Amino acid sequence: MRAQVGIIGGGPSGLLLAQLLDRAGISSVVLERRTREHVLGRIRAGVLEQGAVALLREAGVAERLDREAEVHGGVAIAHGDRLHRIDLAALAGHGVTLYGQTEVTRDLYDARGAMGGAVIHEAEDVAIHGADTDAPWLTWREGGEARRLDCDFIAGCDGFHGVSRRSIPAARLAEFERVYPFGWLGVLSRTPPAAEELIYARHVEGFALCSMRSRSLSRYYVQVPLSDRVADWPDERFWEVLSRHLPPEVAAALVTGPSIEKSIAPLRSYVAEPMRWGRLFLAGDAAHIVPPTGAKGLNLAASDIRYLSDALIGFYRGGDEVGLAAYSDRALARVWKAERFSWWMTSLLHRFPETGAFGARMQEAELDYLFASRAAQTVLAENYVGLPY
Ligand code: RFL
Ligand code: PHB
Repeated sequence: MRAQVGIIGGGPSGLLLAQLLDRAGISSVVLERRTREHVLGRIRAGVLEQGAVALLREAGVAERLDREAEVHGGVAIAHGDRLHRIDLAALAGHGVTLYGQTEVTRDLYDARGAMGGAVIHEAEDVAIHGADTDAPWLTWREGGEARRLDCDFIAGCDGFHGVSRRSIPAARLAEFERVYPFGWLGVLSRTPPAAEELIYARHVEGFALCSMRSRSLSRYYVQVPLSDRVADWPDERFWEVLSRHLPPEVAAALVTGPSIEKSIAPLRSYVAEPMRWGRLFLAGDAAHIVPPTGAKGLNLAASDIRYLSDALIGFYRGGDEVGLAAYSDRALARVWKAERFSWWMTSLLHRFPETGAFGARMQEAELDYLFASRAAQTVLAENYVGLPY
């Protein structure tokens, strides 16, 4: 089999790249390890920056998003009993779009199907060969059969645990990492959201987040120790802890109900540099992870794909390798700023048992400052809605 670009991973990064390339007349094949149902069953991101929405429109996959998604002009930060709204639209010029990653992925799969694009599911043991040559190829097993794809370039879009980054010789990769001593327990419930907009809450006992997927579907998170398991958190316990972490007026408006999904995710900051080895290009979670507090993971995947698709299209249109040569530096410049913001939001709002009373006072002083300073709120707003591409 032959295609111009071999794409490993059928998450949002890989599918969006395939879609943009296809519209520019560039052939690709997507190799995904899991089933389509598994990929669509993962409940993850919910907040899209304007740049990500613009890219989805350009890719021709935003029709349902434009019909169904809500734009939020603000976001609230809660501290103990106080609730402070950050006016994103006034401070940063526009808000954010609430549209689940599951929906983005579904729209991308539908578009790939409509264009006859090849997405191979349950591709096992994907391996990269000759990435440091001009003629790389991929091998995998499909239903027990050995398969091979010859291509010009490989896009490693296979997430943090994928094979792409691990295929780069250790001596060619610098890794930067911070692992946080807690995780997020997330619950999806068929209940109306507790508030009109998102609420990020700092409470002495730990962080909580009120988010949503629609007017009848809510998504909530609470900070949990890494040792906790989902089985430790029956619904009653979750609702009780969540309401304790919220200001009284929000807790009073909270509508509880049975959870329809419940999972624990550890928090991590991670960057691999550079995002290229020969003809292998890393994009999205394959190259970097942010803690979800800033809502940046999916948005960084989108900006990587913006740079990578532009670079590949430039190459195929006129043999121009400038974009390919600049890809890693351009992507990383944006990645590091989102890493900084996500680390800052995480540091501000979570309980860090090991930083003690001094650390807690620092957080309180910073929140006091944020609530009182338009300049500080502008910094938050500018980063939250997304820095320009
Ligand atoms: P993905 O989505 O992990 O997709 C990678 C795909 O590659 C496949 N794969 C392989 N395929 C073939 N061979 C292999 N060896 C393979 N290994 C893996 C996997 O099955 C998968 O389908 O990476 P991608 O496409 O780069 O997309 C990144 C985003 O998924 C991620 O950054 C976000 O979900 C992060 N995130 C959030 N981002 C936001 O922008 N806003 C948010 O509000 C937000 N909230 C979140 C989040 C992530 C969370 N978790 C669970 C990590 C909330 C949570 C709780
Ligand atoms: C979500 O809705 O899942 C969500 C929203 C904002 C975040 C993280 C997750 O920062």
